[in-house]
Amino acid sequence: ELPALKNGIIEMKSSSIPIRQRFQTIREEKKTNLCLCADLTSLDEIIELSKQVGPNICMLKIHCDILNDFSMEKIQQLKNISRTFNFLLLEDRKFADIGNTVQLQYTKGLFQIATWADLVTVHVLPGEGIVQALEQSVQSIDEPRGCLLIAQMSSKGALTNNEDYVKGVIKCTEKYSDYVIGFISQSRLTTDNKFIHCTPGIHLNNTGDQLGQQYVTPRQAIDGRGADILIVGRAITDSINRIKTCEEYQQEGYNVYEQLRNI
Ligand code: 5IU
Repeated sequence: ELPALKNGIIEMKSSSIPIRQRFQTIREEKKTNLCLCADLTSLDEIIELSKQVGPNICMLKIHCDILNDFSMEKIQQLKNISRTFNFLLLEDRKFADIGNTVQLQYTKGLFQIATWADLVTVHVLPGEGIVQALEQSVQSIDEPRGCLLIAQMSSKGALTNNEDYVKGVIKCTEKYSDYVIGFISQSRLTTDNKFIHCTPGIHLNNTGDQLGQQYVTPRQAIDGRGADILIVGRAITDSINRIKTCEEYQQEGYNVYEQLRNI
């Protein structure tokens, strides 16, 4: 069967489009650079929320190991919703072990992350072997898979605030640029626009929490720090009206992006 033609471009099934390209088309088509971070402990609740805010987000970030009700059936349901509304699913696993162990953590156990997560987060602390190992694990999966390397953290006193460390992460990103699509960062790290910069620690009203989190506004993150994607958690999930707040962050993020693009 031939893929449908749309604006002269062959429209592929979203599940077969490379992840970098999906970010770009999602941003243009849905007008959003917002990643909702749903640090909720119920997958049922995340599923419901994702149906409500699906049109507003380009990515949903979860932590599968905080869920009280994880099951492969439910995560498959979330996956289907992500296909329907065209957003990516990021498991914020923050892999940080030796190659052999992360392969097991990525593919085995209760979560079998590699079977459902479009993207995962990775610390490069153990050396580049961690990225090689993860990439190798997904070679047999017939959907695009990728990762984001953690270059800088938003928390107070983060040991990643070290030039040599960040340089090492950038080098690794460039070397494994098929599987590594970009960074979790607090600043723009390379002029090569193919690498996507995702920035957590975003809030319009607060400057931090009681446990070391530090916030900047969407404008500061995009304009000041060169973020492509805003990762927003409690600013939305703790708000009285999650849907409305999600729309506000989507609009603010996309407006700032458009203003900068038009300069
Ligand atoms: N997160 C950070 N800062 C970082 C990294 C990850 O906040 O440097 I790497 C995660 C932690 C949490 C989310 O899941 O992003 C931010 O949530 P709040 O917006 O609720 O603070």
